[in-house]
Amino acid sequence: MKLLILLVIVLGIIAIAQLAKVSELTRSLRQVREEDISLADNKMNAFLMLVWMVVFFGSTIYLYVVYGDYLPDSASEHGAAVDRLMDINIIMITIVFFVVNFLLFYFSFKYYYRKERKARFFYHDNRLEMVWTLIPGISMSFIIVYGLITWNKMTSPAAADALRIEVYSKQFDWTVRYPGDNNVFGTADFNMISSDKTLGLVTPERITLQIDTIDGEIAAIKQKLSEGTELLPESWVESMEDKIYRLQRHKQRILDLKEFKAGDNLSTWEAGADDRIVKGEFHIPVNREIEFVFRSQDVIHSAYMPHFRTQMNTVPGVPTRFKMTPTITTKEMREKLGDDSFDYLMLCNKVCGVAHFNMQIKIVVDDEANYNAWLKKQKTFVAQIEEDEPKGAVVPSGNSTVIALADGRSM
Ligand SMILES: [Cu+2]
Repeated sequence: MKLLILLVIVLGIIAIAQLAKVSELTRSLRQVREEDISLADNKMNAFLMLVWMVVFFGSTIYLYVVYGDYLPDSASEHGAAVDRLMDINIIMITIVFFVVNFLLFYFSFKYYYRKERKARFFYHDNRLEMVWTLIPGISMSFIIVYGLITWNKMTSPAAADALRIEVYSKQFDWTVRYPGDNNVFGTADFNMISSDKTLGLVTPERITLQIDTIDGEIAAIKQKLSEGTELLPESWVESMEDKIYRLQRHKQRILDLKEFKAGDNLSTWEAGADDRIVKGEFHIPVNREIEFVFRSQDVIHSAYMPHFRTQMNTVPGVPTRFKMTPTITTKEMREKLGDDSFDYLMLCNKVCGVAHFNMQIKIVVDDEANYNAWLKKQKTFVAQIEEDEPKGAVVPSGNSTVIALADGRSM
């Protein structure tokens, strides 16, 4: 079958080439130059302009009908506002598209070249200038202002009793942290990131371990330097001294963390002890305002939740955030769609590496009671590390990615 199609295409191309040759020959027989264009040629081109306009408009309308409704049902409070904004934009773009293209093709048809006809020339028209400056200007301002109002609704400060959730991205998964009963996140810091514990949460044991490791490195370099540096290049000695300086600075930053208060006069460690960290899926309560705070370990990812009409870049070193209120539970949405396997998802929407396509996490929207029951079942951070972090297991990775603290303090 494929061979047959290929054969038809090849034969078609040959036929067109032969036809072109025939027309070329007849022209030369009739002693007509190639660049001489007859009235019939112009009329034909004008007519083809109209034909193409119809095909062009027809295929555009077809695409609108087939693919126009591309977003899933909205399931958040601001979802309706985002959809309205999108609709208004699409309507305006569609009107402009049809008007401009109609004029383009219709005028090409109407004013095809005729010898006796002269074009009217005028060099300036104030009214015309006004029309094509003011109409796009006002339309654009409307889109921008309306868009900003909607955007501000999603990014303005969350209510005091809003649920705060931290979403942490790295190649190639999502980790979600709940602040625990005190509603204060434990401090996370890039100095505390290790190959197995990527969130960089601060604990007394990790502080001691990191400081011991740094002290060890400094001692080793000093030992090397004391063995005599006369035969070594000066640049090497300088680079070692520089390394000592950087290690000492790193150590001081870790020591500062000990003193840092995370809020309510809690130490960084006390605040984080009851944090809950989950992977694979996370739950949120329906009809409650949720403030999402995003951090990233390695590159820019983008947290995209299509049903909630939200998307936010997660940027190493710069915490980002927005708020939203889910309005339909997973169970209700399954009933609505008649699909028992339906799940809300958070997807990565920034091409971030080889496994980007599979960087996703399931979201379950529960009613308040089910949400609380689920949260209670999740282990607190302190319980988790007692279980799976044998003493001395933390390996400093030397990761130099700068990550801001969840509370806005950046290091
Ligand atoms: Cu990603």
